[in-house]
Amino acid sequence: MATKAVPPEGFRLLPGIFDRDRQEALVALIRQILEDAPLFQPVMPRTGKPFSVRMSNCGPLGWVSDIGGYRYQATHPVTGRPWPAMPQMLSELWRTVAPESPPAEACLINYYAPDAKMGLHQDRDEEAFDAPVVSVSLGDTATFRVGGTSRKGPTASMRLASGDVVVLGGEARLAYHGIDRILKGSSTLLKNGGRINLTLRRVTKG
Ligand code: MD3
Ligand code: FE
Repeated sequence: MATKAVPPEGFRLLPGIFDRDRQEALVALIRQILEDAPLFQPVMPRTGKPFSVRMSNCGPLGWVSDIGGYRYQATHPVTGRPWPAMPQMLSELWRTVAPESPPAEACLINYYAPDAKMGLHQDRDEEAFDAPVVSVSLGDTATFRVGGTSRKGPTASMRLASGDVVVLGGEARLAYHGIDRILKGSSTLLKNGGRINLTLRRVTKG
């Protein structure tokens, strides 16, 4: 019997899609967003255990996690303000890599200090999974793990470097994935080091 492919069908890595100038422009836009919508410390539902990754969002909806659960909401959990607008560079990226999908509604901004990681999980808080998830990596390289649509089973490990984009469509949309570690000092993009990952998503049924 044939084993399912890892990474699954629909996983598309576009290495170095953003050159250094565009990475710097994107970081400047993100810093501006974070002045209005500061990074917050999400905690796990039920246990209240803090994530090692800090987060913010831009776009009409943002992903949050607190003691009550995971959800999308229109306002920042600490300031109560609406999320800042999604930069045009990101909506353009979405139009280019997901031309069939309605506009992205959420851009989750994950900040990884050099010791941060993210456990293996699926992204399933959206109302529909027809649109892909689109990820942009900035700063230090991460070692990333992707498996299949069941928690057990083989995984593949790969690196995400600054300027890389990943498109997760098809079968890969519901693949288990996580960040094992950040390769400290591997990039000079962020003056204090670490890694920013942006994930663009359609949340509501388009
Ligand atoms: C989506 N972020 O925010 S992005 C997340 O680097 C998240 O911060 C990671 O997982 C990060 O939910 C990974 C790249 C990625 C890779 C595989 C996926 C996103 C994926 C597979 C399915 C859905
Ligand atoms: Fe994820």
